[in-house]
Amino acid sequence: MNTELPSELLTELRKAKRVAVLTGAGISAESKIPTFRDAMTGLWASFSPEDLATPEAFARNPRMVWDWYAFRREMCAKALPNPGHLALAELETRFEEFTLTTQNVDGLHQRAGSRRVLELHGSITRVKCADTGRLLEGEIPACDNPPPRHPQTGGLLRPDVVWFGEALPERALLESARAALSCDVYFTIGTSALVYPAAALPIEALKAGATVVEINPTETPFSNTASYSLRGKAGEVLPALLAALQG
Ligand code: BJW
Repeated sequence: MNTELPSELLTELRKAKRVAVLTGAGISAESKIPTFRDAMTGLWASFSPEDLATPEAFARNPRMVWDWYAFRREMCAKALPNPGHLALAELETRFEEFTLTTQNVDGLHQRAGSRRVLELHGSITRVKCADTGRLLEGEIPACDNPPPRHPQTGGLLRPDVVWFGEALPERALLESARAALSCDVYFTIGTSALVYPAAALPIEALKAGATVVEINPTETPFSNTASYSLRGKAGEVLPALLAALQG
């Protein structure tokens, strides 16, 4: 890894009692799950968010939206957690309080062993009734003419993810905000810092006095505001950080 870890940051982390983390699609990039906004490889380079990630898109063409998420669900199921996810699961055990908030819907933090994960944008592993929001219990059905209907409510099934214009899950957002306002060190990892309200969390942490660390190979609108902006891949920087703390 070329990115140098500032010794002042390591000192602060050794003293820290409360650590909070926000992750985005970049942390799963090394698990071969495409990000959204990377120019060549991001999902939004080939697909339009207006056609696929809004309630209006689902109302217009539920079959297309269902198929797109079914394709991505399979990709996520085949993917494996990478050293970045694993390092975060290990870091969770090292601080008195550790809050991991993710914008990702892929379930890889949980599969890496993170015990408490706040999912701000839902999970692709679950589906719910589009009318009532009631979750489907059991396996997601495959069918010839998607989307299938919820067996109890009769409404069309849709992924349990948060689309543009939809409210985020209240408890996950409240707990994420509480952690941002009360932590000693806040990490924002692998996110373009463009989508709100998630993008406001590191800003709130900084205002409340936390040291805020960005980990991203590319500059973001938040880079100049962060206390430390570490230019590197999550799967390299996080294991190096963990090793430095152990050493
Ligand atoms: C690496 C790496 C490596 C690469 N290591 N890094 C305030 C201002 C302006 C607009 C708004 C605002 N408040 C709300 C809005 C509107 C909107 C919004 O933010 N729009 C902006 C885009 C302009 N927000 C909403 O609509 C939200 N809802 C809301 O606010 O509701 C209000 C409400 C209240 C009450 C009632 C009703 C409504 C909802 C947002 C939902 C976002 N949904 C999506 C899709 C989820 C489902 C799915 O997966 O399909 O969430 S969009 C997409 O963007 C997805 C992501 O979670 C989210 C963030 O993307 P992320 O993770 O940052 O990915 P990328 O691709 O952008 O960035 C990846 C980064 O990784 C890059 O920087 C790379 O460099 C880096 N990287 N390799 C580390 N190896």
